[in-house]
Amino acid sequence: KTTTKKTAKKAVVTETKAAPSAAEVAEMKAAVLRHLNYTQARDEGTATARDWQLATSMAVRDRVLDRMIKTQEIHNDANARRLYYLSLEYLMGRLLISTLHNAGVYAATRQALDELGVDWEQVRRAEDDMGLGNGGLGRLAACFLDSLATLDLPAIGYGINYEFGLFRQAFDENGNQIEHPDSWMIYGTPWEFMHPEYQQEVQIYGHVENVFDDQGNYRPIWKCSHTLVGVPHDIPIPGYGTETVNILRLWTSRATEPLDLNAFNDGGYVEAVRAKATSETVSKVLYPNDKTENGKELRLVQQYFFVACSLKDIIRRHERIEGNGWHNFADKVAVQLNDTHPAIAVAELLRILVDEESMPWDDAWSIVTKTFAYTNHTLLPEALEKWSVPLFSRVLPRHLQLIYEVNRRHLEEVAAKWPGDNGMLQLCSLVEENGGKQLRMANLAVVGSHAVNGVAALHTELLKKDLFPYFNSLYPGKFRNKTNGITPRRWLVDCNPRLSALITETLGHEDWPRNLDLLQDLGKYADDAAFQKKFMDIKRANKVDLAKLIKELCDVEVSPDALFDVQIKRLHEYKRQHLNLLHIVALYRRLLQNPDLDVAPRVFLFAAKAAPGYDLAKNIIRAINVIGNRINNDERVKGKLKVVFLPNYRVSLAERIIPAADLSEQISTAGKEASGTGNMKLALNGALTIGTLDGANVEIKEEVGDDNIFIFGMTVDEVEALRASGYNPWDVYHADEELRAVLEWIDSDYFVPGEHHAFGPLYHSLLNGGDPFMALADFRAYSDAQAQVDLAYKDPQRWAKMAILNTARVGKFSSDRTIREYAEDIWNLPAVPTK
Ligand code: T68
Repeated sequence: KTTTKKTAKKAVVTETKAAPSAAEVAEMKAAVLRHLNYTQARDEGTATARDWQLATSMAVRDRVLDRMIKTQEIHNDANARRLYYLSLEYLMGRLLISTLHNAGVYAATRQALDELGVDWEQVRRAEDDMGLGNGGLGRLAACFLDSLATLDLPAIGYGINYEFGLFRQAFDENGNQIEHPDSWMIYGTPWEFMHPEYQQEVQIYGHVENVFDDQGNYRPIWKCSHTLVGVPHDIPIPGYGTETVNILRLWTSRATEPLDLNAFNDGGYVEAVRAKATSETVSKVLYPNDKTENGKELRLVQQYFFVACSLKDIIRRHERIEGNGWHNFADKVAVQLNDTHPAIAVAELLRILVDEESMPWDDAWSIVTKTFAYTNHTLLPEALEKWSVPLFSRVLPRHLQLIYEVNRRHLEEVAAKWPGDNGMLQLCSLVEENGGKQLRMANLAVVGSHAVNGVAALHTELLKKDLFPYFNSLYPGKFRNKTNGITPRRWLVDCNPRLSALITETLGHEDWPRNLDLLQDLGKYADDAAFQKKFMDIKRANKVDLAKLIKELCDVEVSPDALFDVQIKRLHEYKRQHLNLLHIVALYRRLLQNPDLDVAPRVFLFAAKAAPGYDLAKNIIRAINVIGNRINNDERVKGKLKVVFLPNYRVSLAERIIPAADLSEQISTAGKEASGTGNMKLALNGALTIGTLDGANVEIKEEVGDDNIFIFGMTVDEVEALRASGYNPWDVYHADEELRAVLEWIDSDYFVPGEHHAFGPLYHSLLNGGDPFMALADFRAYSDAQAQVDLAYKDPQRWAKMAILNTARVGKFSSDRTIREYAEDIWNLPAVPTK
C-alpha cells in the first residue's frame, strides 16, 4: 500500500485552461475530501493512490451527473430524434482526465489535489483502462461518443459490459506473448451506474411452432427455451465545452429469477445456481479476435443478447413518449451498426414488427430499412462474418425463417435486375451455399440498411468496386464514404498538455479543440526558428518522459535525441510489422559491416497485441523481442540502434507513446487497411508518416502535402497486377542480396543460440507460404524511404518544419468532422443545444 503524499517540490504544470478561481478549487477540494471520507471510508493519512483516484473521480462525476439528467430531460421533452450507436466494442481507456477536461474542471482539480499534497501522477496511473474492445473499431466508437456529445447530438451508445476486457499482455523470458485476464472491474468502477429498473428480458433458443391464432390465422410462434436478463449499466459521456452529457449503456447478463426458483423447488439447488452461472457467462468476456471470425456459439449469443436488449430499450423509450407509435418510429430512431456484429438487429426488429405487432411485411420492412445504417470496417474476406445455418437455427430459429424470407424477396429483385443470371443470385444471396450453408451477415446488413459506409475514401471505392459491385448497382447511392476521425480532446488536449499549451499560447485562443481546422494557423510558424525550437523542445520533453517509461517497463536505456520510430497497432500480417523488422535487421547488418555508418540514432518502438490463436502473429512478436534484445546488447552498434517492444498496448499506453513519436509507421499492404486511426493521432502530435498509399494515409498525404510525408511501395493497382501476374517471393529473394542475407540470418540460430528455426513460421510464410501480404515485394522501396527519413532527421530545421505542418494540417481528421458528416448525410440528426 502506497500513500501518495508528496515529499518533493511541486510538479511543473502546464495548463491549457486559465487559472481556476479560488472558490472553484476550494469546492473541488471539499468534494474530493467528502468522497474520500464517506464513499471510500478513508482519511487523508491512510488514503492510497486508488482512494484518491476514486474520490476525485466521484467528485467530478457528481458534476457530470447533474448535466446528464438535465440533458436527458431536454432530449425527452423535445421528443428529439436520437442516434443509437450499436457496437460490440468500446475502447474507452481511462475516464478521469477526459471527464475533468470535458467537464471544464481539470485545472481546478489539479490545483485542489496539489493543495492537498496528493501526487497527481500516481492518481492518474491508479485508474485501470476500460478496455472493452480490440483495436481501431472499438476506439473509433469511443471517439464518436465524445464527438456526438461535443456537437450536442442526442445519442446513446449500446454495448456489452464485459467483466473481462481485452487480455493483459506480458512477455515470458523467451519473448513470447502471455495473456492474463483483464479483470478491470473487480473492485468496481466509479463510472458505471446500474439501473435494474430498466432491465430487459431476452428469449433465445427453442423452436418454432405453426399454430392458429385467436383470429384463425395460421402463424409461426417462437417457443423459446431460455431467458436472459440484461441489466443496463450507464456511463456518462460529457461533451467538451458544452453542457450535453450523453449516455453509454452497457448490458450485463443475469439469469431470470423464475428459472432458478423452479430448479430450486425440484431440489436442484446446485443445478439452479449452475444455470444461473451459465446465463451470466454471456457478458463475461470480450472475444480477443480483431479480424478472423471463429463462429462460436457464445459470440452469437452475445450479439443477439445486446441487440435484443438495446432494441427493447429503444422501443420502450419511444413508446413512453409516443404510445404505440410505429408510424413515426423511423423519424425518431436512427440506428448505426458498427460493423456486422450487431447486424442481427435487422432480423430482430423485423421479428418484433411482424410477429409481435402483426404488421404487414412491406410496412415492417420499410421501417427496418429506414432505421438502420451499416459501417463496414474491412475488406479482408476472412474477417467477413458468417454464421453456420445449423448453429444459427438452434440459437435463433425464428430469425432464420425471417432471414430466408428477406432473402427470397431480395433475390426476386436481383432476378428482375439480372434476368437469368444465376451467378448474380449466388453473389447477392444472404446465404452461402458452397460447403456448409452459412449466413452472410454483411449481405444482411447491406440489404437491411438505407446507407452503407466505408471508413476512408480509398476503402469506400474498393467496397463499391471489389467487395459489393453488384449491391452498388442494385442500390445506387446507398454506398457512402465517411472517413474516420479521432477526438482531438483525448488525442491532443488530454495526452499532450505541453503541445496543447503551446498551441493555445500561439493561436491566442482555446477554440481549436472544438474546431480543429483552426490549427492551420500554426502553418505560419513552420519556418519560424523560435517556434520550431518550442515545438521540438516539447517533443523532446515528451521523449524524455517516454524514455523513463521504457526504462521502467523494458529495462532498456534509450536516448531522447534518437529518432523515435513508432509502430503501434494490432499485430497482423497485413499491417506488416515484419516488414519493419526486416529493415531493422538490414540496418543492424549494415552497422556491423560499417560501424562508422552515418545514420541518425534510432529507437524502434513497437506495441501490439496478437489474437491468442494467431500463431504467426505471436511468432513475429517473439522475433521482434528476441532480435531486439540481441541488438540492444550488441556493443558494436554503439547505441545507434535500439528496439523496444512495450508490453500491453492499450489506450493509456498509446497516450504516452504518441506525443513522443517522431515517425509513424503506416506500412500495410495497399488495399488492406480500411482506414487506420493511429496514423491520424500520430500526425496530429507532430510525427511524420512513413506509409503506403493505403486507407486514410492517402488523405493524410493530400492534407499535409507530398513534402511532409514519406510514401513508398506498391499502390492498390500495382498490388493487384503483381498478384495477377503470379507473385513469387523467391524472385525478390534471389534478386536482392541484402534481403536474402537478412532472411537467412533471421532463420539461422544467431539470434536464439541453440534453438533451430525459432522464427521458422515467419521465414516460411514469407517464402514458401507465398508472402501473402507482399512484404518482400515492398522491402526495397521501404528501405529507400527509410533512408530519406534518415536524411530528413539529420536536418533539424527541415524536420521541425515538416512536423509542425503535420500538426497544422490534419484538422480534417477530427472525429467532429466525421460525426457531422454522418449526422447530415446518414442520420439526418439535428443538434439539440442544452445550454
Ligand atoms: C479497424 N477494424 C480497421 N476491427 O482495421 C481499421 N473486427 O483500418 C479502421 O481504421 C478501424 O477499424 C476503424 O474503422 C477493427 O478494428 C476489429 O477490431 C474487429 C473486432 C472484432 C471482429 C472484427
